[in-house]
Amino acid sequence: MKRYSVTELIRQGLRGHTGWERAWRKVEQPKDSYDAVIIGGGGHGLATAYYLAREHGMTNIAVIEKGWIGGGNSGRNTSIIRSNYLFDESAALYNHALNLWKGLGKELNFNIMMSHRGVLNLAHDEGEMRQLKRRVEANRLNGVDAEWLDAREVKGFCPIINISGDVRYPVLGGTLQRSGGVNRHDAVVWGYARAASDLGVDIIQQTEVTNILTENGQVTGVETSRGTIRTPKIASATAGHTSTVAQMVDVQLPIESHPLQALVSEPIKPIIDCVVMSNAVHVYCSQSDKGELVIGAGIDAQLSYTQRGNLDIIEHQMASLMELFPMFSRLRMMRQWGGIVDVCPDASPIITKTPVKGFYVNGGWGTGGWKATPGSGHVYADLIARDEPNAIAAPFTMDRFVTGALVAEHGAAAVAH
Ligand code: FAD
Ligand code: PYC
Repeated sequence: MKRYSVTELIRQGLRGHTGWERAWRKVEQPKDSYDAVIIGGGGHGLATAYYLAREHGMTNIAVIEKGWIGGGNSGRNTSIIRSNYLFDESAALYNHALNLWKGLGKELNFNIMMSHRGVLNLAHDEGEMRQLKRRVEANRLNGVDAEWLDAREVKGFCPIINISGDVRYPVLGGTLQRSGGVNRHDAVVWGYARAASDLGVDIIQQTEVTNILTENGQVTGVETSRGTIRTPKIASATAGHTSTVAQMVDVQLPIESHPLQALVSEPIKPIIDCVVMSNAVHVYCSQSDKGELVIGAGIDAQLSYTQRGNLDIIEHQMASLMELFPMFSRLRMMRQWGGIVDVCPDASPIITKTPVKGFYVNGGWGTGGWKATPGSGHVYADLIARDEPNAIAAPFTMDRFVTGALVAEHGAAAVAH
């Protein structure tokens, strides 16, 4: 990776940005074979490649992406990061990720704009209050910095929230994780891509994996839109397409794919310096560094592989936003988009080897996988290299759908689904 001096930076700017070195190597022609192939160039796939190379010395690997890296959910999410899940297993996984986020910008030498600005999860009825208070207690036992705030304390932390009782869903209180926050998704993807490429990983874009080849129950390669590549290890990190990729080797997963959408407002001066989420009313909000309000919604209940949003969801999302923040009523919305999220029955991810030797799956993160990106990549790399899940990943294998040891995190998913 080239490091630019200040003079070179100024020169580049004056030259019209024409002479920058590529951040990651362009692979003109994939090799005939690799020691491992990762399908999917989102944050999870790229992080996996980076940790495989850095921690396990596996550098002869390729990440194969059918579009452009970060063009899936990684580039479409609202980048909220927190670890306040209910169960010990999840707390271990998401805390692992949160700890890695803290040093990631420095490690990758890439400004990922990590902002630990605090995440509020609101409660609107007695049942939700009880459930969230219970979660705060569980979180604290697991070392998560969770706090319960009553409605007045919520208002103290985020003064623009409407806590009047004169709405359909009054704010009764909420949880706060101060170490939660947001970052810049593209920067994370590019940072991992550059670091992985520097370690020798081939990042192959505009190339779709169309089939997985096996012999005697062991993977032997992938067929792609640019030809066949031989490999003994294939790791899927394909989010909304997890189940379709697994079907290539007849592995059935209990995953459903749904659209999830978000939108941004016109840019305004800084007005909200934390993240506010409300599962019950299906809206959440933060402000980007550009000044736009980043506003999310609940999932579309229809199963679909269409990467787009729908108007009826926006209507509901805006009605909820108006109740929570009446002062946004004159704000104009600028653009909206959608991604495809892969939802598991227990709202927890699958990180697993499979009955097909050499075929691994990392998916089912549903509406909440961004926050896990570094932790997910780290434990997945370990699984692929050693062919055994480590202690953090072990509760998330696909065996749990047979044994019944589910990790039911619907309450902590924080985005209605
Ligand atoms: P992706 O980034 O989707 O990468 C998968 C890649 O696989 C894609 O680029 C795709 O093109 C590629 N692919 C698929 N099939 C093939 C194939 N056959 N061959 C080659 N390539 C293939 N999570 C949070 O924690 N916080 C949030 O605030 C948050 N907000 C969200 C908001 C929205 C609107 C959406 C849609 C999701 C949100 N999420 C959030 C969820 C989060 O984005 C995902 O869980 C996470 O980004 C998944 O990362 P990934 O790398 O696994 O998937
Ligand atoms: O899991 O915290 C989350 C989340 C926020 C927005 C989408 N998912």
